[in-house]
Amino acid sequence: MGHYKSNVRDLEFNLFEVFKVQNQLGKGAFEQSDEDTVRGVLTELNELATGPLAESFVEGDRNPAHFDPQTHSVTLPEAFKKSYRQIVDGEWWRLSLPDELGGYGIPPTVQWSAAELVLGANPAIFMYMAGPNFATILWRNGTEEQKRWAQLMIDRGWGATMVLTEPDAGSDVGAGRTKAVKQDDGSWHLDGVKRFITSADQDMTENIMHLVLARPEGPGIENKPGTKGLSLFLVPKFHFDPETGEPGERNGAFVTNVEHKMGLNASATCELTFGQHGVPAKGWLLGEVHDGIAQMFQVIEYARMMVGTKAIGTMSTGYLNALDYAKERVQGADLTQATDKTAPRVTITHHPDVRRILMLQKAYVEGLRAVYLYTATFQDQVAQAKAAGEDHSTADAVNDLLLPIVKGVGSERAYEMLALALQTLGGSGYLQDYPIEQYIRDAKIDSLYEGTTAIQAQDFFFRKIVRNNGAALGHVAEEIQRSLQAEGSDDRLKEERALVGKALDDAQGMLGTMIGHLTSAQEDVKNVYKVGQHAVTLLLSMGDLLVGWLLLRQAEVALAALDAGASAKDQPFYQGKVAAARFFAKNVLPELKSRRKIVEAADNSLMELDEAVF
Ligand code: ST9
Ligand code: FAD
Repeated sequence: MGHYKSNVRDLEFNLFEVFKVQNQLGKGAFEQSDEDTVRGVLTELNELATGPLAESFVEGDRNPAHFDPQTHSVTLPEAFKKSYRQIVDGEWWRLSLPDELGGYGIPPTVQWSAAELVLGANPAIFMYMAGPNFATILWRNGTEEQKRWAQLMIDRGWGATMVLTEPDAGSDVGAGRTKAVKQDDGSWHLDGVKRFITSADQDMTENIMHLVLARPEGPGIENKPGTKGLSLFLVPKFHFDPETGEPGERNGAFVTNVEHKMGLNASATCELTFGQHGVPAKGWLLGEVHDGIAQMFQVIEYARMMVGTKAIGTMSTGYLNALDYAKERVQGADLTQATDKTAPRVTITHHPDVRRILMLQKAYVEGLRAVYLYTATFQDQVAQAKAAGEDHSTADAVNDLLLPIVKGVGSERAYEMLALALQTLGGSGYLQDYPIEQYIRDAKIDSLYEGTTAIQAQDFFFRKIVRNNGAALGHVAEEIQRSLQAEGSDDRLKEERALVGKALDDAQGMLGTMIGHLTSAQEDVKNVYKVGQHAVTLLLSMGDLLVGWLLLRQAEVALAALDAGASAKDQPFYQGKVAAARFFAKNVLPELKSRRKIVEAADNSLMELDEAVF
């Protein structure tokens, strides 16, 4: 038995019973797929994920990506490469491709469900599969010739990277100094050092296409500061025949170090040096336009959704491993018989505190899975509207609004809940005999890369709410409000509905206060610090609100299914849905009230402290 415990039942519950994705299948953008196709995809991929993909998860950790500084090359353990080969040979990467590039016309909701299975089983494998997906960026933005390269990347199974970060430019991407100097033949020579680049070398693909942000230099090129002065360059590891893709001479982009990390050790995190080893690092401007940061954000949006889904997938297998352990582990007597030293010993699921931490994990796992899938329903809407030539601005904006919640809240809660998963196993959880300590190490990165939680929180407040005049948030709030007031709602969930209603009010109150701080910053600019101090609290609170609301929606569906006479096998599943919604509404949502009070009482004393005080 591998480490990975998936939850296909819950994925299918979300897809077919809550979000009703079947109503979209066979139509428009998803004309090619039907319910059987979708169930088939999940069943087959689940077998692959729980078997061959999960098999090399531990090996990749204990025997990390190996760097040879002489040849600037990275090699991966054989077992890991075998897993990678299986998913690549099965052409599963096609799931995320558009039809015109050989995709299957599968809705994003289903694509992300499939992604969870791979990310939960062995996340580094998913990341090495970036080539075909990143080829879509060339396809969308490239010249005719670059579109051909996109097809080569797919047909020949190349790897790909996203290259932004430099030693002095992490969150502040605009501080990047790597430059690109225009050449007479239309190409560019890159010069600089990037760090922390995922998959910048490996021994599984014949070529790698680096998507690099650099500062262009040349006659007639305006020198703009910050991110707006960055352009996106395509820099292959090997030059290639533009017709056949056959790799030729080595280009001058060399891996010069691989980091030793806390976790995710199978995923090579590389220093990538351009043009400093006697070979020019030749690149080509994407689409022949200087629009690098906007183009790179097309990659980043996908990657942020991926990181959130990865965190949530890991949290899920962490919980399910903890649950299995708790059902078997016998320790102590039932609390009601604690004074009786001869009382029978019970499994730890009998102890109230173990139940508390198990149910908290279950609620966040299932609630956050629903959050990423709810987000993906807006991606489904965008795809359908595009296919029909209709306006998709609202769906786009709501998707944008929800991405920092999926990424920021998903990663923060996953790390917290994985600590509780470990706690459930007691001292055994600390051992490498169980996968949870690796899950924790592997998942910690999720709150860091693709924009730290602080960056997600600022993106959420300033860009996704304020700059959007609250339109997208208003859309979601209205949907919550409408569902709380819907006629014919189940009376058995009256109390939970009231608690979600209060949480909505508290989250909106918190936001209103912060908008007030921002407005008052026009008089006293320092008031913007009050927003900065509480942006993460707002993000986490909005995440809790969505979790509480979606669990409630699930509970309504579950009660109806139970009333309709669910099978004996399904009954505990549905009862669990109701229990999770109740628990979360009563034990977590009331916390929003005190968080609101904290935000309302915000002052700047923290900011006035001298650095020496810390
Ligand atoms: C990284 C990679 O960490 C981690 C690993 C990735 C591995 C990927 C693997 C993928 C695998 C795929 C496989 C598929 C297989 C499928 C199989 C299926 C089974 N939204 O606010 P301003 C743009 S990479 C959109 O002034 P500053 C926008 O153009 C490193 N666009 O920012 C804007 O202009 P305008 C990640 C946005 O103050 C312009 O930026 N690093 C957004 O100049 C300027 O905006 C980071 O993420 C947005 N949300 O710069 C850096 N925001 O306003 C984090 C901005 O005119 N830092 N734009 O529209 C930040 O995000 C900063 O806030 C900053 C600030 C850099 C944007
Ligand atoms: P810093 O930006 O120095 O941040 C340090 C701390 O300060 C954080 O807590 C942060 O939240 C806070 N902070 C910084 N600025 C602000 C602000 N304005 N407001 C509030 N708080 C702030 N990059 C790539 O380009 N490509 C990759 O493939 C890639 N893969 C990676 C893989 C791994 C394993 C790692 C560790 C990193 C990877 N990165 C990659 C880089 C990653 O995206 C950055 O590490 C991340 O964006 C944070 O930058 P930093 O590490 O420089 O931290």
